[in-house]
Amino acid sequence: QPRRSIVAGNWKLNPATLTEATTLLRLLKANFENHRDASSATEVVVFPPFPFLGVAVQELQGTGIQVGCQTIGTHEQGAFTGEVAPSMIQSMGVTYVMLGHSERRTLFGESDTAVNNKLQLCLAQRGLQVILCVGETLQEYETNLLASVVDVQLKKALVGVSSQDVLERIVVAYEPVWAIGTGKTATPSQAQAAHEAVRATLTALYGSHVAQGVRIQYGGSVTPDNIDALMAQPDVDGALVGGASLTADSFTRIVDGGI
Ligand code: G2H
Repeated sequence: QPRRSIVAGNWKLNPATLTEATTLLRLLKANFENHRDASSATEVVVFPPFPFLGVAVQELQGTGIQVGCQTIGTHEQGAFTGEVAPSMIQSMGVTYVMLGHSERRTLFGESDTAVNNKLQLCLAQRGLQVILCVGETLQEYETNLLASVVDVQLKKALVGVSSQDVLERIVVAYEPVWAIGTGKTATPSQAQAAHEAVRATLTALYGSHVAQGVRIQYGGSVTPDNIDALMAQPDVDGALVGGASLTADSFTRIVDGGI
């Protein structure tokens, strides 16, 4: 069975205001209403900052575009000032949570154990799916550690996760840290080799049936110009797009498959 492709837009800490966010959402809505329907071959998700999730769910109704959040807290309820729980965002109509993005890991000290805890919490909430990000640094890439770094990140993140959940509710995003926001994209063959390494770890953990069914996105300076060559790789099942998702037309072109 072919894997349905999935393109996600990671807005990160952008844009600055609710007005700008609403404008971007309305432009996306116009693009998607004009030339596609909800049963489109590609699954599409946008990940705005927390304060814009509600308006995103409202504005994108009927477009087929889903809404996700970029991280989540570590508890479901109680005296945890400043935290956000999976049940809260799920009750707003959010369907995806991104976990383990390299910016969370490096800038905010998010450990593999924390990623695993958050993943368990999200899976306990019916209706939520997860994009689980993994990837190596430049130094690790140059010293041939890509496969082992990604292997450890996946194994630690997936402790206690059932094969059914992995198959049905988890998308893996491979993002080489050296390609994030730098304008340096992995070549299609570098991406393919990394995605094969991800699938090899999934095979070791869950067997080949599950591993063949899991979708693996590439992330790191994806643009309308490089999307086609990346998507042509057999193990590249989609893209996690940062900078280029902040312009409705470039994000739409990426979903459509380049230029
Ligand atoms: C990688 C990616 C999206 P960008 O972080 O997550 O960002 O496309 O800007 O490199």
